[in-house]
Amino acid sequence: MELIAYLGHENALTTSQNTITQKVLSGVRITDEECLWLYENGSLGYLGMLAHHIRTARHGKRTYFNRNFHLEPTNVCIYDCAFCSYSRKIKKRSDGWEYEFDEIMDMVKAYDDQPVTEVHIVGGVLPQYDLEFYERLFSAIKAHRPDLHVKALTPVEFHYIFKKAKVSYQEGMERLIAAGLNSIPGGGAEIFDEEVRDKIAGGKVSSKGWLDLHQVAHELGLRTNATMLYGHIETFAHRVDHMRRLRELQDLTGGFQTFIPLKFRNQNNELSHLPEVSVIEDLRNYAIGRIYLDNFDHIKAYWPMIGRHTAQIALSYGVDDVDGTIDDTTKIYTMAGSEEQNPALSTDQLVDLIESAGYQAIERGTLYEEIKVFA
Ligand code: V47
Ligand code: SF4
Repeated sequence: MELIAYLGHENALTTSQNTITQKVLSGVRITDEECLWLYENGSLGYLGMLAHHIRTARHGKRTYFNRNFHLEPTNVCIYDCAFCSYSRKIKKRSDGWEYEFDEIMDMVKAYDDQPVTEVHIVGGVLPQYDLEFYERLFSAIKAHRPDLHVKALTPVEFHYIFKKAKVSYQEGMERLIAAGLNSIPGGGAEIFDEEVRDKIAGGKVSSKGWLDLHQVAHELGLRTNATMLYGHIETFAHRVDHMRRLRELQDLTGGFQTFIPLKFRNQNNELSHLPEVSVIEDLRNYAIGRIYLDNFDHIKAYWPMIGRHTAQIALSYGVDDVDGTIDDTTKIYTMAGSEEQNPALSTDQLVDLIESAGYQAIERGTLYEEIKVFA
């Protein structure tokens, strides 16, 4: 409270800081210009205090995680995003993996005796993984394990498979929901600025397409997440523009659950010459996301990408979710050079990670339904 009193004291702060501080303390939305000011001028300590104030008001010390695993049907991809360390081009497809339907189902069945609640399915884009394939897969997963939440695919895959099947976004989405799709992860957003997007992710779904697909999903009752890939060739203004588009759609639909900033990792990709941003910048970015996105309930530090130690510190910079147990089932960040080379944490380890940072661990379902509240 003393800090808040200090922050609220006019003489202690510059005019911009004072305006922003007063807005945050009274729950008023900051403008795009103020957000840019924070990126350009906000010190880590100042941003941390504001973001932590918001996080505490919304969630107290509550910090969420889930028990999940990933399925990545293929890492061969028709696209060639400059930041992607994971994919193999079709010409070099023998270097990658392309699992058959039965192999994928065997991976699901391998979790039969484990208390996981969510399967997260994403991968490369290839013609054989089409709308019918995913309808069949989601139906089979649901038939096998009805209570497993299927969080799957991104607008990158949706746009491709719906176009190939000659169906509208609405019809395609309805078919996948009927087959068992329960929610949509936040991938494929990258950076919405069209010029930057063209340079780093040219050819795949446009920014408008990404937002339209999430809007369709929200209107059909699905909850979804949103990511932002930062720390490559984008500017601070591009990050503000990206979050502005998310905040506007959220005002319209309210369908987003969680914002997940994804730090660009620079190994084994076409942008390896770019240095990675510092941990200080990661924390500033989480904090600014928390301050600007006043209509998002949750901010996630995805530990396999940022590393478990930074994820822990991020809990004091606006973050209230660290994602899940993972069980070493995703290769996206391992291949991009994350410090987490075999991402897997047991429930005990995740709880310890959260508690030793001074927070309260809550095991959640994908839709933030509380499964277990730890003491
Ligand atoms: O869209 C790929 C990113 C995303 C790199 O919704 C990279 O709960 C950094 O969206 N450096 C896919 N990032 C992963 C994703 C995700 C992950 C965890 C949870 C959720 C959720 C969503 O991974 C891609 C892209 O932005 N990515 N390569 C890289 N070298
Ligand atoms: Fe393909 Fe996704 Fe990698 Fe782009 S980021 S090349 S769409 S797997």
